[in-house]
Amino acid sequence: MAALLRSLLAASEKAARIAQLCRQEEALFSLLIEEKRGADKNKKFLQDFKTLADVLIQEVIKHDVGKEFPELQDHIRGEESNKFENGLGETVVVQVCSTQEETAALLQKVLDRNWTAAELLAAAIHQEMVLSDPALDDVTMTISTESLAVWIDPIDSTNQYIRGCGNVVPVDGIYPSGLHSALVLIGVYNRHSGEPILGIINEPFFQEALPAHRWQSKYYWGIAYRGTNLSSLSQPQLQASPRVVLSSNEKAGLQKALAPLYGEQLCFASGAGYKMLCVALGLAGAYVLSEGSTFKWDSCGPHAILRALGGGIIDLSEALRAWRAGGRDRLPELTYHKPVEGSVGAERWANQGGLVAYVYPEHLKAVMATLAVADAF
Ligand code: 2IP
Ligand code: CA
Repeated sequence: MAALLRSLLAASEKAARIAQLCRQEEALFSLLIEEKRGADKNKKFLQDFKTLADVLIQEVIKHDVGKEFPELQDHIRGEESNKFENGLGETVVVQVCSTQEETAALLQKVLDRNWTAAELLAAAIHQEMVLSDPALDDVTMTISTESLAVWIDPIDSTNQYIRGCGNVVPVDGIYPSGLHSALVLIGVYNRHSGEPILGIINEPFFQEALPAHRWQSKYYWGIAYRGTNLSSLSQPQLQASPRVVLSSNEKAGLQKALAPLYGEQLCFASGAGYKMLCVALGLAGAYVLSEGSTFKWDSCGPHAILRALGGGIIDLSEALRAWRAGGRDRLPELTYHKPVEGSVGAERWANQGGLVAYVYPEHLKAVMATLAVADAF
């Protein structure tokens, strides 16, 4: 398990470097933002470049982790497909090749022959990552990788990543928008039970280092396995009057329903993963979402970290049903192995019933008790 944790953390660091690079190197950055100026054909290609950053990161994680753990190779999945159409109408399967030169040659086909961009990306993809983190030496747990699978969200909060605002001011520690909410999310779950077991959240834009204004990343991890919980984070302090964090698009009905509990304490932030991180850090007591707008790759990694801290993420609509029927002690947690029946495409993996993310069961119960009697629910 320690080896798997190390491998995933190293992959998340490489992913963070690629995400930073696409914003810091002119040749790549211009592709990210040029869409606004481009002609029609160009527009389509440049629109695709955003997805390319996502696809590449996903492929790099798959490649690096799959090389060390071949038994996981076919069980590492994410939001993106690696089939890619460039502006010339050619379909290219994006993958990490055995050498940097081969990867650059493949990428320039996707990048409409832009060699500078292709070479920069290939160098980042093939760099050796050295992880020096003494805290990892204490992780000695063993579990068989045979029954595990992995969900990846290469860049969560893509909109904020593209917009790229690095100087948003936090409100009581929470960034309402901006680069801080763009995260790399990796979650490992049990293929048979669907339980989240190991999670990594990497913040590629944690802080900007002077004088060069280079972004530095930070990662967090958690493991919850057979009653043993380990995390890079400590359990946050239980606040008497917690805040709840919501999507800025959250329905007015839910906001109104939560008012008796949180009143003025509602706050809003972009990024599903970022809101879950705010809960893990104790910046919010709960993240409540009334809709099915998150997916397994958004929640699996953060869910494992929250479990390691004594909390979790429940399915809101199922939990309300259980609560109203009197089953209040073991509310249904999200699982990660089964698609939604009758749905197609990404919707198969949606967290359809909405969710509540929490560390302290007291907060979860307060939210449930409030919503269970609200008219809108
Ligand atoms: C999105 C992203 C959005 C979030 C949405 C996720 O993932 O995290 O920010 O909406 O639920 O699926 P909101 O910001 O309203 O919480 P992606 O950026 O990877 O599409
Ligand atoms: Ca996402």
